[in-house]
Amino acid sequence: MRTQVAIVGAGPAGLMLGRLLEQAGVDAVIIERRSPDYVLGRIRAGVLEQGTMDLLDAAGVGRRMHAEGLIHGGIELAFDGDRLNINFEKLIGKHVMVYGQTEVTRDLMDARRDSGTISIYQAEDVTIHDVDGATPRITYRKHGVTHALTCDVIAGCDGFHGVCRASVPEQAVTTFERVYPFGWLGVLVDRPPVADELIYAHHARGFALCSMRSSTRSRYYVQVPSNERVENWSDDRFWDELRTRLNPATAESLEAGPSIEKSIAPLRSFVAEPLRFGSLFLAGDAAHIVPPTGAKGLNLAMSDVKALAEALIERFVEGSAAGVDSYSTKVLQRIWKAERFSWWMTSLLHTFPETGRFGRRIQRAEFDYLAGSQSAQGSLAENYVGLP
Ligand code: RFL
Ligand code: PHB
Repeated sequence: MRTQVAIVGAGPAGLMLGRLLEQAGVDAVIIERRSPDYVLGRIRAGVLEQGTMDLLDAAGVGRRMHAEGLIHGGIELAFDGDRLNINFEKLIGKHVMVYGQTEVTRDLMDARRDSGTISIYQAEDVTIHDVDGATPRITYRKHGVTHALTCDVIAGCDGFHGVCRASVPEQAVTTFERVYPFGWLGVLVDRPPVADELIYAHHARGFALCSMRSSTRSRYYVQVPSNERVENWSDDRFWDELRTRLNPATAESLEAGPSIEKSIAPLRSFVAEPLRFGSLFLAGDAAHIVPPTGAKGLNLAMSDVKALAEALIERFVEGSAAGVDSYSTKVLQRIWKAERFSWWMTSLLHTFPETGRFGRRIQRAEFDYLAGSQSAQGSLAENYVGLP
């Protein structure tokens, strides 16, 4: 088989890239290691920036998001029970959309299926070849048979643990990484959200987040040590711990229920540079990871593939290499700003083993500064809703 762009990974990055290329008449095949149901079963992001909403609209897959998503004009921060509303609408006249990554993925999958473009799921031993040479290609195994896909370009949209970045010789890539000594234990529950807005709470026992998927489904997280095991957390233990970390009025109105999903996600900041190696281009979590505190991962993945699609369309439709040549430099600027914001939100709101009494006072001072400064709140708002 032959295609212009071979996309590795059918997460939101790979699917969106495939959709944008298809709209422009550029041929692309997606190769994914897992099954469609497995991909849809991963519960991840919940917050979309305006740029992501616009991209879903441009890709012709925004209808359900507008019908079912929840527009949020702000968030609440809490520090040891004290509450602070950050009103995006008032501060900068913008908002975000609460609409699950699962739903974004489903909408993109449906559009791809309807258009009849090729996606290969449950591909084993996906291997990339000759990205530095004249015949880039991908081999994979399916039902015991090995197949080859030749192409002009490979798009590595295969997440942090994917094969694409791992195939680049070590000396060709520089990585920047910070692994946090904690993760987020998340619970999904069919109960109405505890508040209209998301609550990001700092507590001496650790961070907590109250989020949602709809008016009847909530998503909650608590910070846990990175070696924690999900088996150690009964639903009762989770709800007790969450209530302890919220202010008493919020804890009182929290509606607990049986979890429908429970998992632990490690927290990490990571960037690989550059994002292009010959005919291989990295995008999304394959290129960078942010801790989820700033709700940036999915949004960054979307802005990467928007830029990559534009560059590839320029190359295949207009015959100019300018876009592909500048892709890495261009997207890294935005990536590092999102890395900074996500690291800052994480530092403000989590309890670190090494924080100590001095560190806690600094975190408190940061919260008090935010509470008293419209410019500080404006800066938070501007980053949270997404930089241009
Ligand atoms: P994905 O979603 O990991 O998809 C990569 C796909 O590649 C496949 N794959 C392979 N396919 C073929 N061959 C191989 N060798 C392969 N190896 C892997 C995988 O099976 C998978 O289908 O990456 P992508 O598309 O770059 O998307 C990135 C986002 O998923 C991620 O950044 C966000 O989920 C991060 N994130 C959040 N982002 C936001 O913008 N807002 C949020 O509110 C938000 N909350 C979160 C989050 C991530 C979380 N976790 C679990 C890490 C909350 C959490 C808890
Ligand atoms: C979520 O709803 O899963 C979510 C929301 C906001 C974040 C991270 C995760 O910052």
